[in-house]
Amino acid sequence: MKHEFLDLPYAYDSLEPIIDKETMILHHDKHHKAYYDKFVAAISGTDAENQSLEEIFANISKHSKAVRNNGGGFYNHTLFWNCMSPNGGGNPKGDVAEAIKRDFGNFENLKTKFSEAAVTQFGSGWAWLYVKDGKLFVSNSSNQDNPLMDILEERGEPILALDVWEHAYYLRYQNKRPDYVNAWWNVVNWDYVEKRLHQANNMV
Ligand code: MN3
Repeated sequence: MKHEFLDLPYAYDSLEPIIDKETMILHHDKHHKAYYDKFVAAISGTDAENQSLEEIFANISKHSKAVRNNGGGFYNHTLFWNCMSPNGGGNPKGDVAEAIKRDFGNFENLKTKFSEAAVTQFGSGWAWLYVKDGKLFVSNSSNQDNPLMDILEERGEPILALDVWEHAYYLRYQNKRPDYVNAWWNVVNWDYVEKRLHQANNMV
């Protein structure tokens, strides 16, 4: 099986009180699983079945809406779970801290820019920190699109993702997306972001 649906890398209640257990159960077991199932159905019997998600996204303009939406939903959520940790938060360290300082001046500037991208994304979508030619950029995108897709103008290798669909925060934060975004920084897994940064830089 090329594409696998994985368990959360931590317990459903372990991001409390930032993200509640109920939201994590619904988000992973229902929303994420549904994207996965529909993606597998959409690529079944096609050439995409034997391609990596990265390969599929690089030519997503040639695929159906079902592959774009559900493949994006499958990939984005797997990344999102790994970008968080019960032991997360605090300041980025090591190479990520260096890269943020180089490209944004300091961590506060990055936080402001990324939070703004998350809060101003109209309707459902995502906020991203991504790497292009060794440099960091912030962007947002609609629905389940991501910076690996050839249909986006702002393209690169995503290393940090924030889901701003209402299903990600509505139970605890209701309509207050800025409160969710603000609280979310307390669970960011900077060790994982650094791992992604290293992988992205090796790909260039
Ligand atoms: Mn979601």
